[in-house]
Amino acid sequence: MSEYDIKKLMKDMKKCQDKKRFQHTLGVSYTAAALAMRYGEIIENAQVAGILHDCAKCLTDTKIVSMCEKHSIDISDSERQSPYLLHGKLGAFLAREKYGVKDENILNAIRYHTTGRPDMSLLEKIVFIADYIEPQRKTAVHLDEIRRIAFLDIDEALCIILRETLSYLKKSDKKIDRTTEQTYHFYQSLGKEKRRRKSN
Ligand code: DGI
Ligand code: FE
Ligand code: FE
Repeated sequence: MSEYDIKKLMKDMKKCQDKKRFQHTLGVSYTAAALAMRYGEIIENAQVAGILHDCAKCLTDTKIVSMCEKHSIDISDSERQSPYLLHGKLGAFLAREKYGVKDENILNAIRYHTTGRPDMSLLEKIVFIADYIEPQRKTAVHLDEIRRIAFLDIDEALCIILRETLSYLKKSDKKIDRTTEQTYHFYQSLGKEKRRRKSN
């Protein structure tokens, strides 16, 4: 018997998310499952993290902040300025309290899916990438190329996604969270190191 009732989780998300968000949720879950097959992650964990990653997204910014305060979830300065950044942290809390997920790796994949973090676990990387490349996403640039690379070199895909995200945030004059920046630098250095070793 499986530990998770995936169909039930999907039903729960269908109830609380609008049509477009729910289609995105399904897309992330299936894409995360495909990446799990490619890289040797537990498929079910990828599905569950994918289904629940935006479970706090249907709440308003005010509600997200008030719930974080109520449940003593730390709010950084940049999260105060852009409360939607908190939907990962609050999502992980709800995944545990409301949807019964105990696995820390799944909870972390939900917690860090927006900013990423340096030295992510395989599951965290998979959910971060699936969120960006799932089939319903249409607006980001270089998507075809990123989708191809995601199945060839997971760290290279991370690096490109983070670079594109930072460039988009700079262009639209949005406040950049330190974690997003640190994550980019981590995977940029990792890529340089890999290329250096290869050429030696
Ligand atoms: O919840 P989704 O829309 O599916 O995707 P997401 O959780 O990755 O959120 C995407 C948005 O988050 C996207 O518009 C970029 C933004 N984002 C990522 N890092 C940062 C950020 N926004 C700010 N202000 N600062 C960041 O560092
Ligand atoms: Fe999200
Ligand atoms: Fe998402």
